[in-house]
Amino acid sequence: MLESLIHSNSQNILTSHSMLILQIQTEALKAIHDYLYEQNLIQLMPVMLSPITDPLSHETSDAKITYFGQELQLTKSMIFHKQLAIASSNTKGIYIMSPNIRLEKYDKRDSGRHLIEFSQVDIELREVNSLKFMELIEGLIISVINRVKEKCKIGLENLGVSLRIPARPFKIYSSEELKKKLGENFEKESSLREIDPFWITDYYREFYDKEDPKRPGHYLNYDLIYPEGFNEALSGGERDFEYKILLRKIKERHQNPEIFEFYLDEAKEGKLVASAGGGLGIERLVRFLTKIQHIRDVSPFSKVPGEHYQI
Ligand code: ASN
Repeated sequence: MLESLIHSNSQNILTSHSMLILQIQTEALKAIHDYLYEQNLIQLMPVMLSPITDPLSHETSDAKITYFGQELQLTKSMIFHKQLAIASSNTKGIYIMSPNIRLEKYDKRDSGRHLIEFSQVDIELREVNSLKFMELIEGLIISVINRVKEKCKIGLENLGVSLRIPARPFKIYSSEELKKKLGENFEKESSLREIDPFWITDYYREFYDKEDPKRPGHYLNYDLIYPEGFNEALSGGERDFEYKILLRKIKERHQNPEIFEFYLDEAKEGKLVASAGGGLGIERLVRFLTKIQHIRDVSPFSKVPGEHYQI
């Protein structure tokens, strides 16, 4: 059993065991920055407060503050900021090491992969399709694994972990075919069966993920899934950016278009552009690299849904 990272003696918050994990995380983060820099992506600093944030496709409680009479939300994801930033320049792509707050419901407590406070590397590429984005992410994952294997030999050995370099291209399944074959729990089941990371495409979810114009009711989005039961690594998609389509999809999801007024005004004026992107969870990546069962054991000060926190 892994010991908890937090000890009552505050001088011992970082144990030698947790230092091994944090060294792996440090190499992984360096590999991510190096890779995205080599790909000519531009790094933005995180936005943590905004009148709007990701509505998400599952229910969470909002985390809000009031400042000078204005209600601001803590960021669930920077999806709208990414779309606006990518549209207003001719950069190839952007990324953010983005801290997110998602006040998850109690049912996520035992998932082993949810925290209410986490970070994702949130990426958006201008005027590309899903395949181009997937290519970038496959290169990113392989470059992280290579780096960790090379630089963290002793750490991996101590944790009893051996890492495979995945074969490219990663496999792609549609959610429809997996559901038929494996039932409602298809993500978990398929994750348990595979030995390398793979993609699942075509989910009904947030209004900003692009609906396939050739196949209405199907979506040009994707999740990257880790093998061995480690489950979701990244979620993302191509984006809808035309005002009428966005408005229709907001209404279909029973959301209030007034909330998204600034963003929709930009769309109305034709200022948004086609893009594709996604967010890769950092703690989940480290969990996969270290093969730690519960995400609470990946970082000190981790906050699992539905618990009370001491610090
Ligand atoms: N970052 C994701 C995306 O780009 C959104 C999310 O985190 N839900 O699609």
